[in-house]
Amino acid sequence: MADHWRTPAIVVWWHYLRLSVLLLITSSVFKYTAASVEGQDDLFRAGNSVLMSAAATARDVRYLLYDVNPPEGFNLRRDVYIRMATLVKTLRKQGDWVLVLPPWGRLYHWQSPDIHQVRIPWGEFFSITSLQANVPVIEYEEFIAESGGPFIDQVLVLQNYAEGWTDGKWEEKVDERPCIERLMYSKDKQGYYRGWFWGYEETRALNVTCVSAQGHASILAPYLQQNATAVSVMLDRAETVLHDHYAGKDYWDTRRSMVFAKHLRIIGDQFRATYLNSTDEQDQTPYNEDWTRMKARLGSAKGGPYLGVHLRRKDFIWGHREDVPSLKGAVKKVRSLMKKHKLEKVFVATDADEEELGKLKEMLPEMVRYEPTGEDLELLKDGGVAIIDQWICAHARYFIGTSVSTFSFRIHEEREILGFDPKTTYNRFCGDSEKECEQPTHWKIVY
Ligand SMILES: Nc1nc2c(ncn2[C@@H]2O[C@H](COP(=O)(O)OP(=O)(O)OP(=O)(O)O)[C@@H](O)[C@H]2O)c(=O)[nH]1
Ligand SMILES: *[C@@H]1O[C@H](CO)[C@@H](O)[C@H](O)[C@H]1NC(C)=O
Ligand SMILES: *[C@@H]1O[C@H](CO)[C@@H](O)[C@H](O)[C@H]1NC(C)=O
Ligand SMILES: *[C@@H]1O[C@H](CO)[C@@H](O)[C@H](O)[C@H]1NC(C)=O
Repeated sequence: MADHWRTPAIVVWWHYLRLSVLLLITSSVFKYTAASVEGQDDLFRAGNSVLMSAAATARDVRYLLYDVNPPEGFNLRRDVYIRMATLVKTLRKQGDWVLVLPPWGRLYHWQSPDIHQVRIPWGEFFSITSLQANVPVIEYEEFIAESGGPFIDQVLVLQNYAEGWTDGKWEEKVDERPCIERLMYSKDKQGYYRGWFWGYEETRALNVTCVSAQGHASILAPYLQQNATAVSVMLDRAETVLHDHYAGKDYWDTRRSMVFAKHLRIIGDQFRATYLNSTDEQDQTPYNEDWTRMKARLGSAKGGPYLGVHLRRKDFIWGHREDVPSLKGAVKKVRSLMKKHKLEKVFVATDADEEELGKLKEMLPEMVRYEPTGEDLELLKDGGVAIIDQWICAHARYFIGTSVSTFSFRIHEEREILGFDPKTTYNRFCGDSEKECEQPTHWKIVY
């Protein structure tokens, strides 16, 4: 990280003036570049623009961009970020690679009406300086400004192997292959590829090909270093590749660097203090903004005097999954946990629809919820609200989540970072008639 030229001052400048100043700059850069490309195709090639920043050209920087299968939710996407950060660390052993953060938006679960939820920069949800202390990252709009326009040299659509595992034997491999699924990119009149590109309609790719990959993220490194040698390369369907080492040291380094944006933590902390009599001092959950200095002993955190609940509904109940409880079953469990742990308050994070929420309020009138509306919701967006819910659950004396929900898994990790006793964290609701209700795995933090 020390070798990276982006100083904290620039980062701060970027973060706070992004909307006002940088948008102006990038939009004019973009207009200029786009106009040039249409007029004189060969003179102004993408990635080769005269406007490309001197710093970037001098450094022979290469950019890794990525996207994830559209139906995947917020919390699985956070997991894919970890895989990509690991890949960039591997790539950086030979070359100056930077990870470009894919803007948030158009997520299936983000359905709050009348708010614009597309092209959301990572800085709205996560602390960029914290991410940068792990691996060099830039926002997409910074990439546009720095690389000379909204162009991506090469898109590689990752896919499995059409033939599956040959001889039923697992091996790690990468091969250029014909596309299996219908390509989500199409050529325009100028021969550029158009696609979703996180809602940036002006973005174009110069080349799109399919690559079959089977294995961990870093198996792509030799291919990216030797075969796909363009300056900017985007991996689409990045979830195709797996973690190099799930829950290993590198996994946890990257996970720890995914510090929530400060304004979200402040709102969560204020809510804890106001409604749950919960402060870091009383609860023994000191937080250090600098994650590299945050090393809480396991079992040192006490947590606020409330039960934290994540009750995933919607698509989790539509499929009549047997590992998800009825509302009645969940409330019964909540009551018994409150009694057992002598807790008078319960905080409930849930995506339940209006009808279920009404029933839940009747059955559990004492429950505390974080429910911003109007301007607050508009400002935070569904992603910000989800993070605040997670932050509050992460500080509870005892937590119970929903079976195989990545939303609950991210809470487990946050509590692991804060130093909670695993007994208070790795718990889930059981289905009403579930026979073997296996509890979540404890993934111990590694420093
Ligand atoms: N605010 C809030 N949002 C939630 C809650 N539970 C689910 N959601 C929303 O629904 C999404 C759930 O999708 P994911 O983040 O992918 O988590 P998941 O529970 O594993 O769901 P799947 O990916 O569909 O398996 C979240 O990102 C939120 O947008 C909750 O308790 N509070
Ligand atoms: C990458 O290039 C090398 C050397 O030209 C070649 O042997 C190899 O097959 C290529 N890999 C892929 C996945 O195309
Ligand atoms: C597109 O990329 C593929 C794979 O790297 C390469 O074989 C092909 O020549 C490229 N096409 C163009 C037009 O650059
Ligand atoms: C809040 O918690 C502290 C101890 O952590 C306790 O002394 C105090 O009485 C509590 N306040 C209320 C209003 O419950």
